[in-house]
Amino acid sequence: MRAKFHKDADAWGKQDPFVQFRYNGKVLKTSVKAGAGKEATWNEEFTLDNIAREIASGNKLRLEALDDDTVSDDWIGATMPLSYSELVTTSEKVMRKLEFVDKAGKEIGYVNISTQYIWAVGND
Ligand SMILES: [Ca+2]
Repeated sequence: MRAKFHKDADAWGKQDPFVQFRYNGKVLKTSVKAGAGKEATWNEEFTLDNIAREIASGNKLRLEALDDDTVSDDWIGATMPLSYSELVTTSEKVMRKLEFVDKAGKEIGYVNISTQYIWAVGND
């Protein structure tokens, strides 16, 4: 996962970005890239189990970018929700570019992610 931001959310120094999303009632987070500023790369994988259930529920993937802070993390922006059904159209590895928008709907950066749908034998 690689993210680029147009602005730095930290008033002092460089922002410490991380990305989070909700899946199956849990919040999954990347590590914090301390002092990374406007560009950060994560070599992290998330396995989303039982994606069929999420598709059936009509749930969507929405990545949120935050700046880690001691008091409270600053919300930087979020991607437009992506249907989980779009992630399972192929078993090939797919690179996606998702734009981050702020609360006003203004594009403030983007994130590159790669997704791969793996059919787990033994799933019912
Ligand atoms: Ca910070």
